Amino acid sequence: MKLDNYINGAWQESGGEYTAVLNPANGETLCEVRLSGREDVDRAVESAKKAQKQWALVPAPKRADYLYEIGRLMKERKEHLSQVLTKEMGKVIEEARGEVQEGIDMAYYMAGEGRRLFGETVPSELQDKFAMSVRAPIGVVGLITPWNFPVAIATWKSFPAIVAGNTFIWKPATETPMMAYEMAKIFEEAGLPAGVANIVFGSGSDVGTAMIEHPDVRVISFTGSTETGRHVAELGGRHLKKVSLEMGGKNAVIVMDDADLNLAVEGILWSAFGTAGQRCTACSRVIVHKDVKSELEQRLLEAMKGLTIGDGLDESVKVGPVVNKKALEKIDGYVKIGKEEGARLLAGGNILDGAGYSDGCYYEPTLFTDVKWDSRIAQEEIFGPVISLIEVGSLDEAIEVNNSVVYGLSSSIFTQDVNKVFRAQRDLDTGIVYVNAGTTGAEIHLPFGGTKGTGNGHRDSGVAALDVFTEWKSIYVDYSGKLQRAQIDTE
Ligand code: UN1
Repeated sequence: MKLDNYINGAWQESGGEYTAVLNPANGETLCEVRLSGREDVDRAVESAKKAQKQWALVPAPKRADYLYEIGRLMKERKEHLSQVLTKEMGKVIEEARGEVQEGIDMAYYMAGEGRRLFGETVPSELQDKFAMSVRAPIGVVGLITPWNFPVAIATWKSFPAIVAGNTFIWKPATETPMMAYEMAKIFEEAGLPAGVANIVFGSGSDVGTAMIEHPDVRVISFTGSTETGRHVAELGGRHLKKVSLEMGGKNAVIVMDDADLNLAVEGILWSAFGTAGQRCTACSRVIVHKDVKSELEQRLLEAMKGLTIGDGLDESVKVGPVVNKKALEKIDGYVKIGKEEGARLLAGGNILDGAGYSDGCYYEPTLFTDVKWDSRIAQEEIFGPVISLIEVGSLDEAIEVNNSVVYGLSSSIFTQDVNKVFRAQRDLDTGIVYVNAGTTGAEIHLPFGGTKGTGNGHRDSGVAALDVFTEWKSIYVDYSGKLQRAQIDTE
């Protein structure tokens, strides 16, 4: 199968060379996808710009109707989409179903926004004058999405964009174009007018750069690594673009001495090894109170024995492959660094290459303990199934260690003490805080994003996503029949 760009409601014959997309579970070629260039972006923007004029005039509740239909089609096709997702990206099928569900939820949630899109009416300081502010569409927006959540993250961005009256160009990750292809088919079947949704496949340096530099692309919403995000921000800044960034994380679970340890173990395992640790919300540090440290280590080790590793299509598998060989090497490189730094390896630490594994990209779930809070494995994002256990003596110290990293996406605390809960939720410097749950599992109707090196103040999903894709427009209607000067004629 060959995947072409979807522009102006049609599959394009043009575009650059094709490149192969591999299944990380077994190395098989799944399809080929275009590596497009600047001309393709130009064509997509032209189509989106033309469509946007009409689209902005469609009443928001009517725009929302398309989202209801998109949600319905996604629901009807949930199993198929989940299977494609697992093949293409590796996450286990149960999690793939969860991700598709996240997209369906987002469709219905944002469709509801079509009947809200609340603005504000406020009193004017002058008599016989009416004041209000409304959310206006911005125009053509550019969406750059990662491979680890190829559907959900795309819906977090594209659905608020279109309900608010924008049209978009979407550049999916080159590793996961099939989900974008499936979504394009759904957009088409839902009857979305041509040019509202455009997909251009290709690399960040070619397609991404062309999108950011294009004068008619007014917003760039990016999710990916901090390194690439910094580049997007710099280039976007030069072109005065509104740039929304969601980047890395180095999320921690704090386990206090009064925690329910069984629950903590479950929460840690799910959030550290789910998606093979390749979530920006993944738990990669466990900050544990010294009094329960050895008990927690033992229980984690015991529980990790039950983690079956393999092809995510097998329902019994708990940990799938990582996305590609490059990711395997990066993870392995960090494990070597951890050993050099003097951390104690309790479990895992190897690339799996025996029978059934050698053609795929499998890394053993790995547990380090006695990790120094300021060592590289405790500070840098690994994006793989590796946990670092760090010992602390108090809640204050736990919070300090949690906040010591450059990132600020998600954090969690296991405790039974309500005072500690409220202290922690106030002082943990992350955009998301969980109490008695792991660091993953954000719900789509709450804002998603983080502080410090994780983001630049914007949020995906939740009603906050509308702030990225709308411009506030303040409107004054003077019905006094005379010139009333604000600030002057108010005496
Ligand atoms: C991501 O890892 O980039 O909260 C997104 C979660 C998911 C989304 C993760 N709902 O883990």
